[in-house]
Amino acid sequence: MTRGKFITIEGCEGVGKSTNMAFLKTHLTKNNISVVSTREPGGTYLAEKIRHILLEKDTETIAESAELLLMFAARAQHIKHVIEPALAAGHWVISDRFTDATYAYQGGGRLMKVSTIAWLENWVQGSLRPDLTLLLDAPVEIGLQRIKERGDLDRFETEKIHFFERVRRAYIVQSEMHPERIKVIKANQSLAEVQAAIVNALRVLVR
Ligand code: Z5A
Repeated sequence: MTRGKFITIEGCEGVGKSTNMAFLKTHLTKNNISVVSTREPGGTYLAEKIRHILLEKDTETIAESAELLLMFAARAQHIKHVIEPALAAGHWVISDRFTDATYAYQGGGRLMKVSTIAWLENWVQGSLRPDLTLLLDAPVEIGLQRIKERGDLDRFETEKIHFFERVRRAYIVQSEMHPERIKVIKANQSLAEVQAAIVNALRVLVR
C-alpha cells in the first residue's frame, strides 16, 4: 500500500481556508484520489472538545502555556486517530491548519518561544510533517473584514490587529524556512485565481 500524501492549508482569519478546502477536496477526488478532509484544532471527538474550549469566549482566561499544550493535545489525538491511519491506508489527508498555525499564533501572536514549539512538534509528531502546505496570504485587514461580515467572533478573532500582523509575519517566516514545502498563494486575488494557483502548487504531488 502506497502511503497517502498530507496537505495542509494555512493562513490568517478569513483568507479563504475553508472555501479552498472544499475546492481542494473536489479537485483531488476528480483526479481519483481518496481524500480525508479534516481540521485543527479538532478532527476527533476529543480534539473537537478541546477546540470548543480553545475558541470559547467569556470564560476563565487561558494561560498561554495551557493554550499551547491544548493545541498539541488535540493534535496528538488527531494524528493517532485520523491522520496516521488514513495516510497508512493510502488516503490523502487535507487539513485546515496544522502545526504551522502553532508557530504563527502561539509563536508569532502570543510571542511564545519557537524552541518550545519545536520541541513539542518533535515529541508529538515524530517525523510526521505535511508533504505540501498551501499558505494563503493577504493583508490582515482584508481577512478581518471578510469575517466581520460573517458576525459572531471566537476567542482568537477578538484579538487586536497587531496580533494578526505578528501571526501573518510568523507564517511568512515559516515559509522562508521551508520553501520546498510551503507554497505562498496570494489570497487577495479573485477566487478563480487563488484556485488556479492551488492547482499549480499541487503539481509537485499530482503527476
Ligand atoms: N489556532 C492556533 O492558535 N494554533 C494552532 O495550532 C491551530 C489553530 C491549529 C481556529 O480557527 C483558531 O485556532 C484560529 C487559530 C487557532 N484562529 N482563529 N480565529 P479556524 O481555523 O477554524 O478559523 P479561522 O481561521 O478563523 O477560519 P475562518 O474565519 O473560517 O476563515 P477561512 O476559513 O480562512 O475563510 P473562509 O471561511 O473560507 O472565507 C471567509 C469569507 O471570505 C467567505 O465569505 C468566503 O466566501 C470569502 N472569500 C474566500 N476567498 C475569497 C476570495 N479570494 N475573494 C473574495 N472573497 C473570498
